[in-house]
Amino acid sequence: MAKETIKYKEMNTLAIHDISGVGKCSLTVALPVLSACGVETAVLPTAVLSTHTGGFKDYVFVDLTDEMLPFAEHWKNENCSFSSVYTGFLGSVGQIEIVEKIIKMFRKDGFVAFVDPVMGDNGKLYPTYTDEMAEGVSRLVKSADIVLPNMTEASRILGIPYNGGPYEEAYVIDVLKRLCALGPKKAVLTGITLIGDEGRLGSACYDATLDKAEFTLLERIDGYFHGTGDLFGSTVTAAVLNGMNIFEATVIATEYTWRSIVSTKEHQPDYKFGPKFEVHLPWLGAEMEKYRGMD
Ligand code: PXL
Repeated sequence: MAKETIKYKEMNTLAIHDISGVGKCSLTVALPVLSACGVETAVLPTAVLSTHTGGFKDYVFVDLTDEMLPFAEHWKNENCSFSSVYTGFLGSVGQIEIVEKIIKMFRKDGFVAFVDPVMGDNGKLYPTYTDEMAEGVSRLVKSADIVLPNMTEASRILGIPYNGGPYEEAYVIDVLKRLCALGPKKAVLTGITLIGDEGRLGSACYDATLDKAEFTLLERIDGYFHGTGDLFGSTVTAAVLNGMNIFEATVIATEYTWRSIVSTKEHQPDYKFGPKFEVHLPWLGAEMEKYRGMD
């Protein structure tokens, strides 16, 4: 297995997501996962919320749009350097242009922009996402090297009707190729079930530089598990920064997400509080360590 371009000691990222105090998702998932995988992580919160917006009532939402560029400019003045950014939930329409600027500001040789175009699930936008924001997020995908949507987000980005699956393999590959045609060299889709294989669920990825697609499908566990998209995206990011190719990264992220869902189903009666991912972090960290040790 050949390692890709980023060297271990240069491996760091700037994670741009909200921080929700309760209901694990975005930064409360990304930071522990990336750190456990050996990735040094700086955080740029897009908003601070009392809880995430899916299933809790009357959440408190503090928008940090006006602070984001001054934070990034401060880091630039301090000569901070990032080998990647990993973006997710955004707090306002104005943040899209700001994130585009930040990607440009820190882009350098070997830099990777991971964009999770967070905006909805199950065919619907999240409560704080307007149509204008969804359009902006679709534009942001053009700045990505690796894009990580679910099917709801992919349909919005491509302007095609939402199809909840199960899917023909060819349909999924077509969606992945169309996402890459917008700019990213690699695309990963979550929430994939294929016709005739309804007992399994997982992800699909495509590398446009190799014109190659692969599916990773594991035993389906019924239920809607909040925060698992962020868990998956954080793990793909961590795995690629550890030198895995996108296929290897997708396999490990699918397996880690699946293990966490199994534990959530067993130990978390209310799924809106987020995935029980912590117990599996030592396994994930050890897998990354093993990988880094191979040449
Ligand atoms: O997991 C996506 C996400 C992230 N952040 C916030 C959310 C959601 C989805 O509901 O509400 C605040």
